[in-house]
Amino acid sequence: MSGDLLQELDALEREAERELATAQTRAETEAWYSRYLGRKGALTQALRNLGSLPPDLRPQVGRRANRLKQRLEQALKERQEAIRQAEIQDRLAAEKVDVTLPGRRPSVGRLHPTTRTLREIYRIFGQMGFQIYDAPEVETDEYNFTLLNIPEGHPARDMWDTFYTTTPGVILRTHTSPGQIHAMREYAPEPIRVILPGKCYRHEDVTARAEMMFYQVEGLAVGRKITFADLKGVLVNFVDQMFGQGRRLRFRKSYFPFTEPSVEVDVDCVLCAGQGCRVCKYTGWLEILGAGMVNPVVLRNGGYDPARFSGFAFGMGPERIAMLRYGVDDIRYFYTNDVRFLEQIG
Ligand code: FA5
Repeated sequence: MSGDLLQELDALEREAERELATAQTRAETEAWYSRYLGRKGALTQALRNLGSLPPDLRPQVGRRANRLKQRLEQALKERQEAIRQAEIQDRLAAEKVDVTLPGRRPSVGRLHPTTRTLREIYRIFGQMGFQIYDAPEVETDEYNFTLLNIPEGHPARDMWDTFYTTTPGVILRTHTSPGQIHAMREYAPEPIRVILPGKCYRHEDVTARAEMMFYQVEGLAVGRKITFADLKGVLVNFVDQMFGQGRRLRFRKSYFPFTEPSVEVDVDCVLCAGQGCRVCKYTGWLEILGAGMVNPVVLRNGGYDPARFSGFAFGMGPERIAMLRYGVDDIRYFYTNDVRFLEQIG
């Protein structure tokens, strides 16, 4: 009887060990535990028969059974540890980082073409002794029009379609020219030489050449004996430096209420080499600025005596200049926030 039980325990040990060796997961080891060591497990069942043995044999078989139980529990622990280690190894292999791979290149930002063009404009006019003067973007009707010799009801107001605010008389400036009045009133009767950069707003039909929001750089020089030749010299020097020597410049007579005489200045279109394209409206020329001698009415509004002072002024569009410099054929690219546009202009 005892021999049977001992044999049975031997067989059970061999079988349990063989099975445990094939367990690959924690769940399989747990199933193995209930099969052999659990409440209804094979070893537990075998030990139930211990009571039916003659009393003198019980200790020997009991010891054997206890040792077996300890051995199996120990084997289970080892197997579970081995599985845990294998899992860790698998995870490490799966999550392996190849430190020899090339790194990801961080994308480097760059300045917007308008900003770069503006800075170049500041540099060129800085060399000619012009200072930057900051004037407001939100203006009054009086500064944007009236003080610039465009009284209410004057047909010239039709030249600029305006964004109004909910406050009567307060508008978004349609050009940087109202800054002329601010600068003159601050410095009169001293001579001045300033540029006034900033954003302007017009209710325009947006096209390849015209945006609703765009920059202008205004220039203003007031002093004694300033003539149209000074204006021309300054602009020729500017264009030479901005586009390189040899660009052709064209002065066309024009009309602005705040200058007299007035001109519009074109450079030959670098996109089509003067052949005619969509950007230059098939004329071969691209208008970059309006200019003229400051109207005496405006000088007086700024605090200068027109009998003793004269001046010139101009207003240019830096996006139009950037289009020429970088070969951009549509102004809408500037502010639609498509990063591919910025990446192309290196
Ligand atoms: C004016 O705004 C005048 N204040 C310029 C001026 C200043 C004349 C001082 C005389 C003395 P005009 O509307 O033509 O003029 O605009 C001047 C320049 O701004 C244009 O030559 C062009 O380069 C740019 N510009 C005008 N409208 C737009 C627009 N919708 N989108 C982009 N650029 C524009």
